[in-house]
Amino acid sequence: MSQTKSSSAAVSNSTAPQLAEAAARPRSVTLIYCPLHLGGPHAGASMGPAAMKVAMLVSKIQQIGFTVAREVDIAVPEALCWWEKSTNQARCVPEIGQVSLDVARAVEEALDAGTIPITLGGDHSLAIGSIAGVSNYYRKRKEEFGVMWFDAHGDINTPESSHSGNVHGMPFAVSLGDGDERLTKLLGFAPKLDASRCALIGIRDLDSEEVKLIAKAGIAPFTMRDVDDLGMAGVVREALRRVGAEGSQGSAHESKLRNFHVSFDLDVIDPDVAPGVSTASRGGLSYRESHHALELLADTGMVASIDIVELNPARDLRNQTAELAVDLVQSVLGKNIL
Ligand SMILES: [Mn+2]
Repeated sequence: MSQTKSSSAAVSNSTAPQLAEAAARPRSVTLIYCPLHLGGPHAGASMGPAAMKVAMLVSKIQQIGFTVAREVDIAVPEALCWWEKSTNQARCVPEIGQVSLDVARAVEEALDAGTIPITLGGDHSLAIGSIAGVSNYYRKRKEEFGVMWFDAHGDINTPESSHSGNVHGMPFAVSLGDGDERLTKLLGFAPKLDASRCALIGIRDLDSEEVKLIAKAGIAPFTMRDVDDLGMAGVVREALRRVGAEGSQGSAHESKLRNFHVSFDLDVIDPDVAPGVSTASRGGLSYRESHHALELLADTGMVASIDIVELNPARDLRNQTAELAVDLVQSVLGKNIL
């Protein structure tokens, strides 16, 4: 069950003239707090939403001229899943499935209400739910949408390929229709994503099996080497082309996308900058590269739904990763320097 409450304050759009370009987009967000930690052994992920609240999430969103229409708290079962005793190839699937359903409904409801859903984690297994909700929304409208997935990892393991059984290493695969059926068939249909409409950006730490799975899936992968070679602007431009975004040059897709889901795993950022994550990996995005990527996506005016995941305050230093996460929310909503 999820509980909801209305947010009190609202800020006039006129306070944000720099956002005029994206005026066609909703000026209103729904914040979905999902303290999910069952996707891995890192219980600290459950404190992620609380740490972002401490970092002034709501007021920073209001500062850039957005209204927080609604805040939703997703309840995560704690007592049902005994991590250490769970020996399945995919651990805690029934519990994650229940949370995913609640997240999916909250996300779809937020889109139906004309707001941008921002799901705040919590580990990345919550994307099983958020993407299911987004997918169902566009499915009803017979529209396509794209995914921009930022991650140090592939998150494309299956119960067969995974060494750990951690579901937070599987949400991309699940969304593409590959994995435990209790998750892939959430809301009664699969797959949730068209692989040719998906980009995966910032990868540098893949299992050998995942390398094959990425090639087989047909998504557009961009490694840290690509970021080094092309720069972030080049990577984002190429990602938009590969998935067939409207306005991109030379796309193979006939129909062009106008809506994107951004699934942002904070571990895509270098741990020197963002230490407060469960599975840190060196050699990640710099502070500016992470902001730049999201600013460039905001410029397209096509960001319709967002996940910010894997914040683990138990690993953080003075809440700096939570503060960065909140600043990144501002960037993806279109905050500019001038
Ligand atoms: Mn991830």
